[in-house]
Amino acid sequence: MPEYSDPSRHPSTGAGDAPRVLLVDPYVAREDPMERKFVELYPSLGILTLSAWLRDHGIRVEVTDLTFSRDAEPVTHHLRRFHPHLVGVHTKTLTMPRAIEIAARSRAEGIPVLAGGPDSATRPDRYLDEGFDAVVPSEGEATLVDVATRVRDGLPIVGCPGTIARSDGHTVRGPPRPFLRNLDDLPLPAWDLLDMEAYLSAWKTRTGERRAAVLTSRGCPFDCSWCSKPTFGRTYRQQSVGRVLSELNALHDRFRVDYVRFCDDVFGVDRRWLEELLDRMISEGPHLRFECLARVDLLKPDLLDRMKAAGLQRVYLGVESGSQKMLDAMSRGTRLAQVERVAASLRAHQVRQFWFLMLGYPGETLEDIEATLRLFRRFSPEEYSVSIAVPVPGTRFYDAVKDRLRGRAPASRGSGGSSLLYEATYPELMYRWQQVRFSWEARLRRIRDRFSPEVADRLSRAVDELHERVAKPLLMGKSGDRSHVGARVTEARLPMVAEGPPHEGPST
Ligand code: B12
Ligand code: SF4
Repeated sequence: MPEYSDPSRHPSTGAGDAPRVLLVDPYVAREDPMERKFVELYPSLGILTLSAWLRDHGIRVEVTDLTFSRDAEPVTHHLRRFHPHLVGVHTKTLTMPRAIEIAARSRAEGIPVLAGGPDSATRPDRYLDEGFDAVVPSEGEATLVDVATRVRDGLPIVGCPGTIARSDGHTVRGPPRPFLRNLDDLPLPAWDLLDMEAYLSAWKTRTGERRAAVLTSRGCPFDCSWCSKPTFGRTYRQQSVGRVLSELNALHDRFRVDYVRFCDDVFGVDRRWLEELLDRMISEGPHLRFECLARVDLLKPDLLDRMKAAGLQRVYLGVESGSQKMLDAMSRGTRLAQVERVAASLRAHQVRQFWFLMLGYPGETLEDIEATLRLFRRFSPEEYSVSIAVPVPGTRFYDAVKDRLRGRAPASRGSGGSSLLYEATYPELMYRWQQVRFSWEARLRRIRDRFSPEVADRLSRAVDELHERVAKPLLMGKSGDRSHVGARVTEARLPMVAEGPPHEGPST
């Protein structure tokens, strides 16, 4: 039993008092070079939901949200003021150094510290090596109540269901804890425990709207083989429409929110559910504008009228490639014809589109990349991200190429970025050059829309020529086209990973 779990170390309480938990979001916006350009600031839904659940289960909970702070100093102040029995830190790859610092600060105060969230779920041993007492690799609500009570009572964490901890230098996984059966049991997020107004007024200044994030489901039933889903795996649960509406109403009435981002991995998996939600948003309100991530096979054009009437403004689409061969190899389960249909309908309905695209899938040839560029030119989405495929530990793609990794650190922004992390078909510079071609193409779109389509087309052809005559021969290098290496892998139907700097979730 760790010495800090001795309740007598908290003189103001005895073992019978409510357990006290401090939850920390270690993300410091000003340290994030992408923040201004790409990252949209919302409070962590994980932290907000966990806090609400703890509170409903008789646990005193407070939150230190570092998003608008300079550094992690507020954590120490909070620890000294609140004297929690337990500290819980939300983890993402990007914030790992801060999370480790917070663990050190907690331990310095003699308080045990837990890690939860996607990064620690993917590499729990790393967090245990860095001084965390345990990792909660999956859904956290029930486990956190259990651990907090154990720590308050002076019982060990090791072996607790839903945790990974160390005992005598050995990693011990507690028995798995079942997922919550009914997501309607989740209370409304504990918005009052952090500074919602700071987020909302930042949005107001930036966009003129008070924006908030909402989640209507957990998990995803699809199986894109490159997708990392460490927390909820391939499970899927959905809240009732009534429960979703009560959250939207609360945001609208209590915080004057007028724009919502539905953060589900896939929004509207069940068509009947989606239709009911849209109908009730239209008839009952609250009348909010919204955006969501959607799959092209689910976003049927005939639904768009209703979505638009309910307030739809922007859709994130995991388009990934303009080559059907590559989509099949990625196990995306989507067809190019669906992409084309949805892109055209969104344009017709004046809904903004954000496309996620990826380069560097094993077996992808320059012809496949040209096909992606052609698709991009044809539909010219308002926003996009083109990333170089990165194998994320825990995915089938990673397992298949792990012998060809280039020994670089995983991208701190999650599953992808602009560095080539494994020996792919072409040298890294070829992919970077292709990214440049996409960004030029996006600029040309503005010229096309505002000035002259002819000038834009001419410039476009000039870049193509530069590619054919100069870049291609230069960048193929001595290694030449190694697509045969990838082709072998593609035959094995390898998974793939996409995520560029602004690609904040599985690309759906
Ligand atoms: C919505 C979302 C966003 C939103 C909101 C972010 C926010 N502030 O929460 C936006 C668009 C702003 C965003 C931004 C980014 N995101 Co994001 N995002 C998501 C998404 C789609 C859903 C997250 C969510 O709300 N889940 C629902 C809640 C309930 O689940 P949860 O947070 O996992 O929490 C549960 C458990 O993990 C656990 N738990 C979590 N924390 C803790 C702590 C303790 C102590 C315990 C015990 C348990 C526990 O219990 C919770 C409840 O059961 C996920 C994908 C996914 N499905 O997880 C990606 C994801 C989390 N994002 C990711 C990334 C990379 C980013 C960015 C870095 C991307 C970028 N643009 O640079 C930024 C970082 C910004 C930031 N503030 O940290 C990655 C993280 C990968 C990684 N290993 O780090 C994910 C997993 C997507 C992916 N597969 O790549 N994101
Ligand atoms: S990429 Fe999207 S649709 Fe595919 S498995 Fe991941 S979350 Fe599901």
